[in-house]
Amino acid sequence: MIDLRSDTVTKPSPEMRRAMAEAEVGDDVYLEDPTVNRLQDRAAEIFGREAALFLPSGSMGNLIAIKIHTHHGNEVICEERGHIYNYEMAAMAFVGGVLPRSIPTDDGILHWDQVKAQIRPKIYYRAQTALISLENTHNLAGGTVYPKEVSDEICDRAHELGIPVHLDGARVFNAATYLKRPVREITARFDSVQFCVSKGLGAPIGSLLVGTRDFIEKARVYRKVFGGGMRQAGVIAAAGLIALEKGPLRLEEDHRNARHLAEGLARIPGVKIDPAKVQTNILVFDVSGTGIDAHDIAKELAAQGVMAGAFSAEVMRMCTHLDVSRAQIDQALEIFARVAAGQTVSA
Ligand code: TLP
Repeated sequence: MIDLRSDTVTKPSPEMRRAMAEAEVGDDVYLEDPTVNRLQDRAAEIFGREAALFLPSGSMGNLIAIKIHTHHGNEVICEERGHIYNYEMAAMAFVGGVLPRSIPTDDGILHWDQVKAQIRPKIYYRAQTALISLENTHNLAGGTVYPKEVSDEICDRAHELGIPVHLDGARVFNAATYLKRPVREITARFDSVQFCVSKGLGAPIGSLLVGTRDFIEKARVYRKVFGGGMRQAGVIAAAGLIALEKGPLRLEEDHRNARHLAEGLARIPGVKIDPAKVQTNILVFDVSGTGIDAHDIAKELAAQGVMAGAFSAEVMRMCTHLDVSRAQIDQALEIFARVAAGQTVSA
């Protein structure tokens, strides 16, 4: 199987498995797991922050940030196709008690003028905007990247109004790779950042929140409230450490493979994608011109050995990652061309 559904599907490398087997561990709820502590210290150092906290998932990181920055009855500004708004089980409303105020964009990238227009006036009879949450790279918009000036401006202007800004940086290392700048620079002005080691960086499990010491102390409390207090978590943090050190060094290869995949898809009749717009490792594209429902394309691709995601009847997603080679991408393209032309093997 050539699995292009997501970069979450990557399997731990032999080096990671060895490190996991040999990890020094302790009870992390007592703050005594040396490997978790090392991962947290290293993440804080890489992001130039006071502290970091290891978490089971990115969704938990985003929810904890919302809980810390907001109160029930507040509003949170986010982009219309944001992960936090579409794929996190409505947790911000369910658990956080906040109202998402979403803004549609073509490319997933919010600009200050759009954000400003959605900030509620400071009147006692209006719900108050308590947080702005950005996503970099933007998943559903196709791995798009915030130009640093654009996210900096949102942070600076929001701070002038006393509003914090959180970053869902699940793939912020992909953004940094595209921008050729360190993550600490592109995330410096955010109040909190969540990033995943379990996506393109290759770890099997885990995300981290980074921020001030005070923010992380509060985050540790919420992590426990949400049932995320882990014990000998060093066995997974050991893989996280390798992901954090080595993962970013090879993301450029995923991006090159994604552009190659996009160029191939663009040549297939009925598929609409602009390869010039593919910045990182995610491709979101329209298949309506094939006359075949995207779900049926996904099903038939799977029957022929390729896995891809269908987001609607027209839209599909593919992600490149460390477990797919250039040769497998070429193979996937050949199979896609056959499926888009209506050649089926499944019943
Ligand atoms: N994204 C997953 C799916 O949930 C869609 C994927 O396959 O891409 N923020 C962003 C931008 C994400 O893409 C994801 C996961 C998360 C947060 C949540 O991370 P986890 O899955 O660790 O809770």
